[in-house]
Amino acid sequence: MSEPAELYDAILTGNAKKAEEITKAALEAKADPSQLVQKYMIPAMDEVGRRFECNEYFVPELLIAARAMKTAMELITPHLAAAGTEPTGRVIIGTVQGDLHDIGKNLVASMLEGGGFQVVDLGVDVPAEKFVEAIKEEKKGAILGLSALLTTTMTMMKNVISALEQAGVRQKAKVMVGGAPITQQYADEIGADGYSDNASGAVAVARKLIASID
Ligand code: B12
Repeated sequence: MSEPAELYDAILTGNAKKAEEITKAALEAKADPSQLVQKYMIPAMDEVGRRFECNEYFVPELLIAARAMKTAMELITPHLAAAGTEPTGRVIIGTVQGDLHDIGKNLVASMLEGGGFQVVDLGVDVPAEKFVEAIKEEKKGAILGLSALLTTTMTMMKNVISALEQAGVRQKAKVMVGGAPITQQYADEIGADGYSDNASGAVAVARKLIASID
């Protein structure tokens, strides 16, 4: 019988089948889904990043680790979503143009759903205009969640905010930003309305922002 702690190794070594087995068993044994994410899965991806940085891992290892993470997340996400709660508000989320990283964004989306938000996920490599169109379609205002994992793509966040301004819909969107290279200072610099460096913090920020939408 696999222990939940083995999920860390399954993701680190990119063993999707094992990650699936352990996650299924842990959920059946009523393990806390958010604990599985916080205690084993995110630390495993952090270690993958560390190994990549010191040339112990290369892109293929990143890909198979990401696949194992995704497999486990797909099983966990339905358990994070709170059943039967009134929607707290709407969040449109996506990874900015040029950036294909979506594990953190997906995690934030799942936690927001778990926190009662309706989430519209625009996916990865999303051009600024697509975010603007999505905001235009909102009857009332909404939160816009932008994710970026690369120092070369984080500048796109500023472009999205400028595009919202140019389209005259900046006041309809509360912009929340995040991703490994993003800091509170950067969020302030580009005029974002909120920032968090983790998924549960993102829910707290979203709750605050939604209260300020009129
Ligand atoms: C997995 C991974 C990949 C996978 C992505 C698979 C996928 N489907 O996402 C693949 C293999 C595709 C990949 C590709 C590349 N990658 Co990569 N990748 C990673 C890695 C190892 C982990 C990222 C991850 O999933 N972390 C786990 C999640 C849970 O954490 P997170 O994303 O940070 O999200 C959390 C918070 O940031 C926050 N958050 C995230 N989004 C949002 C949004 C909002 C609104 C809020 C509030 C919060 C929030 O909450 C999340 C949950 O806690 C990182 C290393 C690292 N430590 O970050 C490198 C890393 C990001 N990659 C890097 C690089 C260089 C690349 C490539 C350029 C490599 C190459 N030579 O091809 C390509 C770029 C492709 C592209 N155009 O996007 C560098 C970036 C360096 C830099 N300074 O820009 C990193 C940092 C690795 C390194 N140390 O060098 N990568």
